Amino acid sequence: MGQTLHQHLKVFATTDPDRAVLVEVVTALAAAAVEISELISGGMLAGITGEGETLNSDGDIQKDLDVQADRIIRGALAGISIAAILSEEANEIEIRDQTSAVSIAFDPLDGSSNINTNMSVGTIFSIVRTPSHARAAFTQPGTAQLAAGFVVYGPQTSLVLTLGYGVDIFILDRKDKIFKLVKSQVRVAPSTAEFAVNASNHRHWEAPIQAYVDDCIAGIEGVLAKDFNMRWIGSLVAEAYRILMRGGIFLYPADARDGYSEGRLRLVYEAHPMAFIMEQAGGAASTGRSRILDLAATKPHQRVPLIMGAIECVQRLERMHMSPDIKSERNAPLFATRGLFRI
Ligand code: FDP
Repeated sequence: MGQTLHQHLKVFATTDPDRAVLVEVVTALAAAAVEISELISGGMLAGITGEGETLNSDGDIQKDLDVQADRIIRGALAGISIAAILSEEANEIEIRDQTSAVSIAFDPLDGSSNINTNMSVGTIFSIVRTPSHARAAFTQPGTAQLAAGFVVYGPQTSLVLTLGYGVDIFILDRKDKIFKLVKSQVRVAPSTAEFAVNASNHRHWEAPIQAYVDDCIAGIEGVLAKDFNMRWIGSLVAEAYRILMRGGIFLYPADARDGYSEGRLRLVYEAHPMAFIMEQAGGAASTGRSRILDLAATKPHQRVPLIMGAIECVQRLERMHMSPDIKSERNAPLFATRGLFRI
């Protein structure tokens, strides 16, 4: 506790010189996060309106802060040898130094529709091993990640980081402008009584998602036999942080609305890093049909359904997706109140 991010990274790097570039990238991202955090805390006083008229690569409205956060991160990474860079805010992958062992994908400002409501937003990043062709860096499965993390700009600015050896959480000490370790080797509880989903989409979901959420809502009287609490912040980083701190399950499934057949979240710089973090913390992440870390994108801004958090709940949802007859699955003795897999 109290160890600085710099000290933490130094220990990591001394055991293997190949890790030096990873440390450089994480250090640069942390410096960018300090700058973004200061900008956000100024809000309208710093000229941040949360408005914008341009569309990003994926057709989302680009807010003023999205653009500024992207610029800050690119600036911080400028002097570092990186093979390929992918940002949510850019159409194309940028190829830099093809000899570099690492490439990075990032969402400079996730949850940006929350900016002018003074709610938590964040930066998400995924650092991957560069394959023989740098252009293919982001069409690898999520298992090619070397490190991943996210920053939450909330009441505290916190950095969640995995270097592939568990998950650690740092908080920005505003006085010194440095991140300090507050939680080491975070674990996600295997089971939970708290779920997060945008329930207004219920009628558009596939049957297994509807059934699972209905079971949560049925509480003590339903097949899950316990009362659930629901949270929906509408900011992926804030939901993920809550799950790391007190457990839970998050769902952003595919649905029948136009443009949502693969869900909403992006595979490379949202689902992959979150999945890496969840698994490193003992949780799980899945589409309901496949493990997120096994998936490889076919295009840079590909979307994917995401279910993540408590491992037993994610596995239950997977079984519900696999079962052709959800009704019998839900009523089967294994899942009933006194069943083996009651979770
Ligand atoms: P946003 O569009 O505000 O950037 O990344 C997409 C995201 O936020 C997530 O942070 C959040 O979980 C989700 O969208 C919220 O989507 P809904 O508005 O459909 O609930």
